[in-house]
Amino acid sequence: MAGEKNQKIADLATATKDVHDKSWRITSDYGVKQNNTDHWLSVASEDKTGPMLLEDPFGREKIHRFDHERIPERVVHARGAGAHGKFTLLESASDVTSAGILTDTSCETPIFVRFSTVLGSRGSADTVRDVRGFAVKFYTQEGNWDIVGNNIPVFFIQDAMKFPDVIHAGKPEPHNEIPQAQSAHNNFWDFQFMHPEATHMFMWAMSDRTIPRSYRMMQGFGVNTFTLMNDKGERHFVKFIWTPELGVHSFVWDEALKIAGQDPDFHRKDLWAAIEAGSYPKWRFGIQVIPESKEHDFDFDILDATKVWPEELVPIRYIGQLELNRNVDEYFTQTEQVAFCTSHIVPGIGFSNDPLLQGRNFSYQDTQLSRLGVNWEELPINKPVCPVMNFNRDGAMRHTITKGTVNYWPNRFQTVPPAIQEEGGYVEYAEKIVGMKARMKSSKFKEHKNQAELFYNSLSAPEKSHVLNALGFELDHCDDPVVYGRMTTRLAEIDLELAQQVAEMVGGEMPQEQTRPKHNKTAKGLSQLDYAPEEPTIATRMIAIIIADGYDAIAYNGIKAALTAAGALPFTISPRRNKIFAAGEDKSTGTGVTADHHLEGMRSTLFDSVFVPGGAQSVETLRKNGRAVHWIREAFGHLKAIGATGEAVMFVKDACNLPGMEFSTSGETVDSYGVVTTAQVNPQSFKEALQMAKGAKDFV
Ligand code: HDE
Repeated sequence: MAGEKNQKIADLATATKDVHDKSWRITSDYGVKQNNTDHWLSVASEDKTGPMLLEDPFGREKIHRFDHERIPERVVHARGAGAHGKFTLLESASDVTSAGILTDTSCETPIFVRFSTVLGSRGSADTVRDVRGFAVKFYTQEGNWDIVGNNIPVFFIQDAMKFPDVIHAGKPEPHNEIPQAQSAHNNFWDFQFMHPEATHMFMWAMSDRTIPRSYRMMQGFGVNTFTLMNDKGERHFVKFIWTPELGVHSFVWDEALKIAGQDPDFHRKDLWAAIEAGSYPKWRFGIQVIPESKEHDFDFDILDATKVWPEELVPIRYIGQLELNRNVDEYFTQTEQVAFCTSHIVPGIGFSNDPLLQGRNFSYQDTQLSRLGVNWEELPINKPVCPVMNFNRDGAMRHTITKGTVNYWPNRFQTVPPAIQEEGGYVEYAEKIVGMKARMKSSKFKEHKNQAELFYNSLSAPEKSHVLNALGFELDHCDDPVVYGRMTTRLAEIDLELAQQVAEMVGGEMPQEQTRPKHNKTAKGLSQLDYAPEEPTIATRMIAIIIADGYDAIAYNGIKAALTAAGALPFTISPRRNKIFAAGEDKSTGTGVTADHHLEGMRSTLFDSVFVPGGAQSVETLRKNGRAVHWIREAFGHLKAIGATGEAVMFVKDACNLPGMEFSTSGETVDSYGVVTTAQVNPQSFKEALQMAKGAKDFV
C-alpha cells in the first residue's frame, strides 16, 4: 500500500490478502492447489455411494480448521465493534509530559478503537443497559499505548481483587445462565447492596449513559488515575477523557428494549455505516492534571476509581482529537484479535498506585495469554509500528525469525543492549514508598456516597426521572424481596424522594428519612446536557420519510434535499419496497421513487425522526395502515421530532392523539412536543426540532 499515510494501515497491508483478486485459486493450507473442495474422497461408483476415506488430506484439513475456528470470547466486554483512525495532537502538553504522542503536534498517530458492552456474550444485543467499553490503542513511535476505558468515569469497585465478584454477580446467574446481558437480576443488585463503594457507579449505570444512541455519541474515560512525567522529572496525576463532537445522546429505555430485538447489531451497524458514508466520528481528547504536591488536597482520594475529579476542582484541558475513518477488512483478525493492556504505556506516561489499575495491569496481559497465546503481540493488529527486538523467545505460534547466536542479555557481543533514557528507554519515576504490608487503603477510600449524590443532583429533571424508571425496571426484575427491598434504604442515603418513589414502584421498605445529610452540591460535566455541541447538528441522524402513492413530490423532495444538505440521512419508507408514484405522476411514464424499506420491514425505533409529506391519496392510504399509524405514535412516544405537511398534519395529529397539542394546517406550528406541522414544507423548523428532541430530551 504505497503512499498510505497511516503507518499501521500500511503495516497491516503486508499481512492482508484480497479474496476478490481473480488470480487466486483455492489451495490447501500448505499451498497445494485443490481441484475439488465439495466432495470428500470416497470409494464410490455411479450406482453406489461408498465409505469416505480418512486418507483425504483436504477433507480432513477443512474440517479440522473449522473445528478450531473459535477462540475463547473475552471474559468481559465480549461483544464489540472496532475501527481504525488517527489521533492528532492539537496542543503540546510538554509542560507535564515528555511522551512524544502528547508533545509533538506535527505527528498523526494511527489508532484502533474497540467499543463494547461488558456483560453480554459475543452474540448479545448492542442496546442493552450496560456500561460501554471504549478501548484505544495508539500505535506510537515509542511503542503501543493503550487507554482501556469505559463510557462512565467511575467504577463499581476500588480494588482489583473484587473484579471476579462484581463480574460474576453481573453475568448470567450460575444455576440457569439467566439473564443474558442484563443487570436486572437478583445477583447484580445483591452485589450492589453488599458493596456501598458501588453506589456512585450504579447511579451512573441507571442513568441514560448506559443506553447510548450510538458509540459515536458517548464519552470515553480512562477511569483510572495514571501519571505524566515531564523532562524536568516532575510528576503529575492524570485522568484521560474523550468527548464526542456530536454531543452525548441516549435512547429512551423503551427504544433500547425494542431495538435489542429489532436490530441487535444497531450500534455496530451505526458505526460501520457512518464510517462508510465518510461521516467520520470524532472525539476531543482531554486531560485532567493534578501536580504530585496536591495529591492530598481533596476530600476524596484521587487514586480511588469510584470518584470523579469534578471539573470545578480540576478543569479538563482538551489537547487532541481522535477520528475514526476506516472500517476493518476482517472482523476476527482485527476487532476480535485486538488485545488491550492497561500496562501498555510509553515514556512520559506512568501508573499511579490506584489499586484498581494495579490489578488491571496484571489482568490484561494474563487474559491475552489464554485468549490469544503467548505470541499475541505478533498478531498483525497488535504489532507496534516501531521496531521490536528483545530476547523473549519461542512459544506457540511464534512468527518472527530472529537471527544470531545469542538469546540473552548481557552477552559477549554486547548486542541488543537496553536503551538509555536519551535513546528513549523507559525509566520509572523514582517514587518513595513507606508503609506497612497490609490489606488496606487510605481512610478516604471509605467514603462512598458524596459523589453518588453529586451525580444525581447534577442531572436535569428528565434525566432524574430516567434514573427512577431504570431503578424501577431493574428492581422489578429481581424476585428476591431481600434484594429489592433493601435497595431503597441505600437510596435513602442519596435522595429520600428518589428512594420513596422507588419503594412505591417496586415494593420494599418505605424510607421515612434521609439517612445521610445531603450536601446539595452539583458539578458540571455530569449531565449529558452539558455536552450539546456548540453548533447544533443533525449530521448522520436517520430520518424516515413516510410516503404512499399520491404523495406531495414538492414536500418530499424539499425535505429530502434539506436534510441531505444538513448531513442527515433521509430514508424513504412506504407500504411497499417498490416504486411509489407522486400525485399526478403517470405510472406508465413516471420514474417514481424506490423506497428504502417498507413499513413492516423497519420500525420507527430505528430512526431518529419521522417526516410525513402531504398528498391526499398518500395520507389516506397511510391512515388506513395500522403500521403507519403505529410508526407515528411510537415515534411520538419516544420523544422524536415529527414533521408533517399539508394533509399529513391531521394524520399526525390523530395518530398522536394528545390533548392540548397545537396543530396548523395553514401557518406553521412548532409544538412544544417537537411536532412540526406546516402547510408548506419548511425544513428549517423541522431541523431545529430534530436538533432539540434527541439532544435535550426535555420531555418525559
Ligand atoms: Fe477490564 N478487563 N478489568 N475494565 N476492560 C478486560 O481484558 C479487568 C475495568 C475494559 O475491547 C479483560 O482483553 C479487571 C475498568 C475494556 O478488548 C480483562 C478490572 C475499565 C475492556 C479485564 C477491570 C475496564 C476490558 C477481558 C478490575 C474501564 C475490553 C478481555 C481491576 C476503565 C477491551 C481483555 C477490548 C477487558 C480485567 C476493570 C475496561 C479480564 C481485573 C475499571 C474496555 O483482562
